[in-house]
Amino acid sequence: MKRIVSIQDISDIGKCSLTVALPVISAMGVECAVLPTAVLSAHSQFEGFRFHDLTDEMQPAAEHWKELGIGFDAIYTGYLGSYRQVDIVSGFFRDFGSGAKIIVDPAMADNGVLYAGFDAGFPGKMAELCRGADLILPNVTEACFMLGEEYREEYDRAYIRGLLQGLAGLGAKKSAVTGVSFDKDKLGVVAYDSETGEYFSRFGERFPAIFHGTGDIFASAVTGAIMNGLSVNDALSLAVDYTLECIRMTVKDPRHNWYGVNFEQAIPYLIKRLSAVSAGAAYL
Ligand code: PXL
Repeated sequence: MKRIVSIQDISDIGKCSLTVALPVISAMGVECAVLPTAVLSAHSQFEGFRFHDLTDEMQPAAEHWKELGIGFDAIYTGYLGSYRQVDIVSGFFRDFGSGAKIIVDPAMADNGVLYAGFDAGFPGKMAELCRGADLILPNVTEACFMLGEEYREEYDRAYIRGLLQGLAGLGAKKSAVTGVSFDKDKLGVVAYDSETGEYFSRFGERFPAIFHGTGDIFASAVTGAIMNGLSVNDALSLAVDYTLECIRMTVKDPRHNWYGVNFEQAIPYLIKRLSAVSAGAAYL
């Protein structure tokens, strides 16, 4: 059985970061160890959220794991609360990264704005972490901010390809920009492999609303799928389809909340699709 470690916060209320990574990756048959970076009373889109920093607990845990000889098949990082945490995670990649796939979701911004609590220099710091990654999963805003590019609401294929070239320049082997839309009815991901020079994209139905936590759902599903032996492109496709199914479930639920999507109700869909692809079905 594969074991990964996910490094990000735990938001008590909010259906994001570790409260998504744990159930999604576990449901995909992969052990999900955690290195929590902070505990928040609720995610940072909530007014008045409380933030308890866990930076000082990270290194002692990593040292203990070294003593135990624990290793990981993948390291998946998400929201990191400070510059110092980025340095600690870079050190973690050095200590635990050999033989592990490194997947970085630079979760820090969306819809053209940084999450509460980050200053304008933080994306540049997060970009340092991308250097050592096998796969990075920024949304359009995060990609722009890390590259110092102008954020646009409307763009064409050349703009997204330009972002992907810039991300490759940061040093990541593969980059996938999420939340891309070239057409008002379609939403998905465009990826670039810096080793082969190939692009890949996957789109699905676009719903006319903003949903929180979908980046974390997407990144967790990608990580779980790669650990199940799917190619990166198949993993991206599965994650797009699952994320859109989560949104579909949310829209169908008249009592859905504003702060997250009904990802739990779409887990059977995820597992069904994963089983079919793992059994050798071509990904359509
Ligand atoms: O889903 C991204 C995310 C993760 N962690 C925290 C957040 C957010 C988005 O707002 O606030 C704490």
